[in-house]
Amino acid sequence: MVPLERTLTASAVGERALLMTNQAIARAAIEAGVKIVTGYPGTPTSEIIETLALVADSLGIHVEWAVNEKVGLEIASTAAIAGVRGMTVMKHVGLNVASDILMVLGLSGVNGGMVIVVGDDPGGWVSQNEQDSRLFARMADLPMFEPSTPQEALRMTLRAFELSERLKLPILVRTTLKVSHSSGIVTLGPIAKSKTKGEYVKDTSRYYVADVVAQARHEWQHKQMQQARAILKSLNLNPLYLKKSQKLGIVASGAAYNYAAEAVRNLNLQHKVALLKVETSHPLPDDKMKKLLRSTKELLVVEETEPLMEDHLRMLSYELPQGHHAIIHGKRDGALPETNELSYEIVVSRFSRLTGVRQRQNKVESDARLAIAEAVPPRGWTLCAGCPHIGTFYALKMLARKTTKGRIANLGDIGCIGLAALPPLENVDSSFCMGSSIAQASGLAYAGVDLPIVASIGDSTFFHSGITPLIDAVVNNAHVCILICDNETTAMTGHQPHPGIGVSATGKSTRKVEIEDVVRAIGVEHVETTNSFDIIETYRAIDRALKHDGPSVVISKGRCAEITRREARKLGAALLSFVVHSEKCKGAACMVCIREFGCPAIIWNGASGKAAIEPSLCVSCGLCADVCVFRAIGPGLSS
Ligand SMILES: Cc1ncc(C[n+]2csc(CCOP(=O)(O)OP(=O)(O)O)c2C)c(N)n1
Repeated sequence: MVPLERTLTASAVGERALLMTNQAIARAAIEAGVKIVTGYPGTPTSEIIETLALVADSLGIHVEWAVNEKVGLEIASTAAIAGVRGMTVMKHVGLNVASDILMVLGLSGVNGGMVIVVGDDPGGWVSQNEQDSRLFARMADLPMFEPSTPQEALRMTLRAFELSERLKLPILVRTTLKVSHSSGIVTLGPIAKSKTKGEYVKDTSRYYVADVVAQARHEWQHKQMQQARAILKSLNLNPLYLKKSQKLGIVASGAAYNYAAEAVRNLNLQHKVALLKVETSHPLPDDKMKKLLRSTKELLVVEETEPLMEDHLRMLSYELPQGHHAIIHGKRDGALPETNELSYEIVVSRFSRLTGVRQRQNKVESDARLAIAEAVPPRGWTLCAGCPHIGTFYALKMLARKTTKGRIANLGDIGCIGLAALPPLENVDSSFCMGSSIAQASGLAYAGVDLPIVASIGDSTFFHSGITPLIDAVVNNAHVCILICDNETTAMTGHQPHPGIGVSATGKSTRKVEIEDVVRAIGVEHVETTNSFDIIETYRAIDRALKHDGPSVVISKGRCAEITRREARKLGAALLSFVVHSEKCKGAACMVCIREFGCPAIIWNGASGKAAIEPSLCVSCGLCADVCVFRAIGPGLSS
């Protein structure tokens, strides 16, 4: 197999490669001669930065994990203002964080090509919600492309760079979970040489965006968007497959287009159904949409997640003579579900219902699905075996039981700590959005809630958006304990480095920002760092912190178990396993290690009626030994 690094840097035009959409976007950025790429981790787009980091040094590209999405967009877009090509990458909720600068960039514009890649998560499988980024493109009034395949992702990202430079506007590329992670054959193009040295030209009539400048620039942006409409019309985008006889039509985009096209094939309706594949989510192809509205009797709109195209089509139909346009079906009339991710199965069954054509069953495919479902055991969400958060939240749980009301209000945050909300720890009360826990804890304190109040936040999240609410808590003397769970990585999204690690996106050693230094510099008077793998030490530290009158910080530090596993694998070293000494285990009479603590490496041995430890999962963190009051768990050989 050709190494990915070679595929990414290969300049042989026409060469074909198997790439994931995220890798195809990375290749497109390389072909476009990008100079600066930033991003913040988040499914489904993280692999774009990880891919570019592999070749950043050899190609002279600045690739970084920014501290958050807003900073990422500010860096890359200002590099583009200086004339070099920039790209930033984030997941959909990241665009909320970056939206402040996004809303202004359309007014200032850029000079070098600037592409913003945003990955949506219909269904919110790996996110706090399923919001639709196409609405941001509309609100910011910036062009947005939406590919359905890796090849299209490459083509459209390249186009986005070119169009951005032509219009002097940043361009968005939207993917969704299914598209981002699908792989396909991609034909590589030439690697362009673009500007490598930025120039800064002072121009307050453009870059001092406020008041009359903002008014004038808003007019300018509207003109640019008119031009965008004309340019996009002239490009071979938004293919419309329409024959005169076709009275039924489908409008679809992204992954939803793939489901719709497959459904048409399954129902054998290729000759009867017109198809409009929307590739520009903003501005939408009005002329083609109107043409389809005029020539068909019924239209089904298949899109994720909001009925954006559907509503637009409805609006366009008002511009057509009454009775001379198709009836529109979609989410509004219940033809398709209004929420959650679509799938081929949903689309084909709803389309079959709408047309009255029976679905053909593909036996080979359904048998294969069944076989996979049987082979893969169902798995729930859980913290990993040996996770330091298990120690931290077990300590907090024990402490909560000792408080007057037997409860601690623990406002949680985004990341692995959220998994401590699940049984058996059940010790994190909430999870909203990145960095929210600290200000939410302050909110409870100012509301006079008569409970000990904790905000639990991960290390990457603390840097992302935990610092400003901590300043607020200090200034307003909020009586809250901030528990920073420092597992030395951004674990949930795949172990990307953050400012507290001392390693860059490309693996180089960098200046490390110590969380404890930051916290002290902000003015927190009570600060303690504890070992997450020492339950008693962590318990006592949180107890002391909660007694402090004012904001306090406990940094519970313990390396992510997955890193320990990975390093052992790299070294070829076997990890020792803890064992249960069954003669000391009280079995069903106790079960604290299973019912209260819940490390997934601890299993129940039905035959012996005792707990046991699965050696392939254990990383010897030793937490369970502290939990067992009968001293039945320890390192060494099983008896
Ligand atoms: C605004 C925003 N950006 C990115 C994400 C994706 N995300 C989910 S969890 C997470 C990592 C949290 O890392 P950390 O705080 O270190 O906690 P850990 O998972 O390591 O315990 C990220 C980046 C998100 N949910 N919201």
